[in-house]
Amino acid sequence: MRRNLTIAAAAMALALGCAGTAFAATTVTVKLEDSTVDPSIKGMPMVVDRTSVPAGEVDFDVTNLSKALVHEMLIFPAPPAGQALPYDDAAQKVKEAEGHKLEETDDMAPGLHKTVKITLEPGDYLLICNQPGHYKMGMWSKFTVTK
Ligand SMILES: [Cu+2]
Repeated sequence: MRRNLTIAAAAMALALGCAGTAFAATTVTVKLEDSTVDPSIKGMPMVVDRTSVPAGEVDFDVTNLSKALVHEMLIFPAPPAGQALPYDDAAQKVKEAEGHKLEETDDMAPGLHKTVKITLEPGDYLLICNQPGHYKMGMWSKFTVTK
């Protein structure tokens, strides 16, 4: 009896493993932080648990850890080498349409968690927060998708 259960469990694990290899998305954990999370935090870090994933479906698990500020995460193709994302100095924001924004969480209240699912081709990307001023305060990360 016990042996049969073990075999069944092994078969199930094998089945799940195969499905996982073929279809599973890669999960990327993103934490949006500022000095309200911890006074020792300088600027506004976007903390990403991995900055490179294989091409295909990617689930960005985004949490706004701030105690006070709205943050968000937007995905842009990286601009060509030597160029910056188009920026609106008056609004202190990246121009989302001109920068060819691919996806976003929308505004996230303090403490909120959201998952953004997107299929990405190989290439270089930028993850940014586009609340006014946050991009220039360092709330962004490079991100690479490999073949
Ligand atoms: Cu922000």
